[in-house]
Amino acid sequence: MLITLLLISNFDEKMVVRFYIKSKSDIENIMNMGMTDITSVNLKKGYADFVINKFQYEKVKNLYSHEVLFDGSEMKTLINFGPYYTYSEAMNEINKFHLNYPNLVSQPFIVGLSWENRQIKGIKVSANNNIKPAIWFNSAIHAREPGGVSALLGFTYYLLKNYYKNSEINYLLNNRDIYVIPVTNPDGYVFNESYASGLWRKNKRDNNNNGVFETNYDGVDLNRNFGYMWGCCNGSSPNPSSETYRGPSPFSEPETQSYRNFFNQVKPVIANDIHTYSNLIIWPWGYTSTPTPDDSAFRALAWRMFRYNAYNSFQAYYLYVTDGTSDDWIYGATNEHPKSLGFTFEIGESFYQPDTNIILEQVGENIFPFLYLVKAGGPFIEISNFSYIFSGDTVKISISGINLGFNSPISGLYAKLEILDNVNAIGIDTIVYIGNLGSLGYGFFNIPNAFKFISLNNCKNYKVRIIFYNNSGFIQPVEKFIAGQKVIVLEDDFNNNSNWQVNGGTWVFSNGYLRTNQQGTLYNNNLNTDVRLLNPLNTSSYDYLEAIIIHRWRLEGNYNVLNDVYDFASLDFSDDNRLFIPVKRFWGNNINFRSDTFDITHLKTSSLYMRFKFYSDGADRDSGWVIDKIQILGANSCNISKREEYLFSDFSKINFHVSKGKVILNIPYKSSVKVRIYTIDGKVIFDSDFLNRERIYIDLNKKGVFVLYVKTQKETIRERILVF
Ligand code: 0X9
Ligand code: ZN
Repeated sequence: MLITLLLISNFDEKMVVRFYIKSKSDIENIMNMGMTDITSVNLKKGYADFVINKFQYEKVKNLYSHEVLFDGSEMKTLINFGPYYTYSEAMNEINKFHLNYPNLVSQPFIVGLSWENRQIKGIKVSANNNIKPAIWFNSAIHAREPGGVSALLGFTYYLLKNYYKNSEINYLLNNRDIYVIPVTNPDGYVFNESYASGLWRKNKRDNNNNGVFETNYDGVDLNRNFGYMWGCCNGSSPNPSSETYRGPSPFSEPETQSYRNFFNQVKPVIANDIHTYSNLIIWPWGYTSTPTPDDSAFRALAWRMFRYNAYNSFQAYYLYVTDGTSDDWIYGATNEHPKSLGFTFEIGESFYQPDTNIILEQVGENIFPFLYLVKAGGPFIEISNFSYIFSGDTVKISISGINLGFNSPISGLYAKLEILDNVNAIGIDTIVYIGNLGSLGYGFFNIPNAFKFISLNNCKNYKVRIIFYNNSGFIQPVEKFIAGQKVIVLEDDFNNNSNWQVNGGTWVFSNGYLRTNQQGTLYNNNLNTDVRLLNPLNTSSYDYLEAIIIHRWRLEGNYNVLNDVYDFASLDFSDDNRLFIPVKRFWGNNINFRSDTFDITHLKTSSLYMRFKFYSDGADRDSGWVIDKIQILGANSCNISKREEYLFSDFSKINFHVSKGKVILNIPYKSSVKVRIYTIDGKVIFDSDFLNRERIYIDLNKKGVFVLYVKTQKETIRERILVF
C-alpha cells in the first residue's frame, strides 16, 4: 500500500525546467522525446520552459544545459494558494461583486458544468439591461494558472469602484456588456488546491474510463479541444497522457461545450482568454503562420495595450504551433458567431508567484490593457490629440482621434463642445461635422481649430466636454480640461532624496538627476525595484491633474516594434500605495532628454502615491534611466455651471450653433420649422417657415447678440445667440 502511494507520488513530481537552447530545432528535439508540455519560449534569450516529470528529467538532464525553476518534489506542503483565489473564494468574490454593486453586476450565472459537476460561473458587468456590444474575459482554462483569476477579478473590481468616479468607465459600463468567467476549468483548478506540485494543467476527463483519476493518463487540454482546425497541424497531441492531449473529438469536453454555447449566445466582439505565464499578448492564428485578414486590427490594439504592460506581442504561431485553441475558434468560427477578435494574455513569470505584491503588479499593469479591449468592443472615440491656444480672448481647440471599435464604423459623426461654465465663456464654433469614420485600425480624424469660444473675465481654466454623436444614436462624451493656469502640486529636481523612498536596486540621486545606476555603468540584471513618494499628495480638490516627467533612457529592447521588450522603466500611480497603475512604460533608446505629459485627472484622490519602477530581465544590460525632473500640476475651473450635472446632452432635441455669421440648426427629426430671429430689443430681423427639414442654414449678415426662436411640430426653443 505504502509502496504504490510512493510510486504514484514519485511520478507526480512535476517540475518546471528552463532549457537553454540555440534554435527552434532544439525545442522540436525536446518535444520529440515526449516532453510536449512547453510553456514559455524566448528565442532571443535562448530558452524554453517545459513542465516535465522526474522520469523525463532523468532522460534529458545530461543532454541540455538547463535550470530547474520549480521542483514539485521539494514541496513539503501543498502548493500555497495563499493570496491566490481558490475556486470557492473566486466564486465568493463574484457573489460579493453582485451583492455590493447590484446595479452593475448581474447575479452569478452558470455557464455550464464540468465532468465532476462543478459549476462554471460567470457574471455580466454592465450598467443597464439593454443588449450592448459584448466583451468576454475568461481565465484558468488551464488549472495551474491562478494568476489570471487575480488579474481578471482585480480588473473587474477596478471597473466597479470607478463607475461613479470616472466618466470613461461610466461610459463603458453604460455601453458594453462585459462577461467575466474566472474559473473556466474548475475540476483541474480544485485538484491543484490539494495537489503537491500544483502543476496540473488539463481538465479531469477519465480518458481510459476506468473510474479512477490518474495523473499520468487522464485529462484533456481544454486549450486544444476547441473545434476550429482541431488537431490539424501538429499543435496538439492525440495521446491521452500528453499535457496537450486534444481529446477524442472537437468540443468533446463539457467545459469547452459550455464555453462554446455561451459564447455563441452572447456573441462577443472581443475576447480575452487569460493565461499565465510569459508576459505576452498573442492573437490568432496559432495553427498557421499566415496572418489573419484582421491582423492590422489585432496589431492596432496590441500597440496601445503593450505601452502599459510592456508585454511582447505577436501572432500566436510564433510562440509555438497550436491547434484547437480558444482564440483560433473565437476568431475563426464565423459559421457559429459573428467574427470576434480573440486575444490570449500570458501574465507573469511563473505559474505560482504567491506574493501579494507580485499579484498586485500583475493586476495593475493589465488594467489599461484590458480596458482597451472593452473600448474596442464597440464604437469608441479615443482623442489622440487635444490642444488649445489662447489668442487674445479667443480660445481655439484642435482635436484628432481614432475610432477604436472593431467592426464598428461610425457614420455621420459630429463633435460638439460643451463648456461647463455659463459665466465665463461664449461658444462660437461648437459643433463640427467629422463625417464617416472607419473601424479599428482605419478610422482616423484630425480637425485643426475644431472649436472656438470667447473667454470672459480673464478666465483661463475651463472644464469642457466633447460630445461625439450621430443621428443613429451614437453618443460618447469625453471630458477634457483647458488649463491655461496651473499650480504646482509637486516639483522635484532630485537635488536630494528627501521626498523619496528607495526600494532595492542601485538608484542614485546626483547632480539633480535620479538614475537607476551610477553614470558610466550598466544597470544590473534581474532588477525589480522602485523609488516612490514618501508622503502621498492630496489631489482631491483639483478639477484637473497632470504629471510631467523629463527623462532619457537606454534600455534593452526596441520601443518601435511590438515584440522586443525585455527591460522597462515605468511611471506608476496608486491611491493606496499597493495597487500601482502604470500610465506608461518605456524601453529601447531615447538618448536625449524629453518631456512626457500625462493627464492623470482620473487618478486624483486624497492620497496619491507615485513611483518610478525599473525592471530588468536576466540578460543584456544598458546604461539605464535618467530622470531630470518630475512635476505634478493641478488646475481648477473658474466656475462650473449646473450643466456639469448632466452627463449626457439630449440629442433628440433641437440643437444649434453659430459659425461665421451663419446660424446652423440641427433638428433630429424631420419637421416643419418656424424660425424667427429678434434683436435684443425685440425687432424681428428674420422670419421664415421651412417644410420637412432636418438642417437649416441662415445667413444673417449681421453681427451682435440676438434672440433665436425655433418652433417645430414637437418643441420650441428661445435662446440668446452671439453672431460674429
Ligand atoms: O500552450 C498554451 O495553451 C498557452 N500557453 S500556456 O503556458 N498558458 O499553456 C499558449 C497558447 C498559444 N497559442 C494560442 N493562443 N493560439
Ligand atoms: Zn495556459
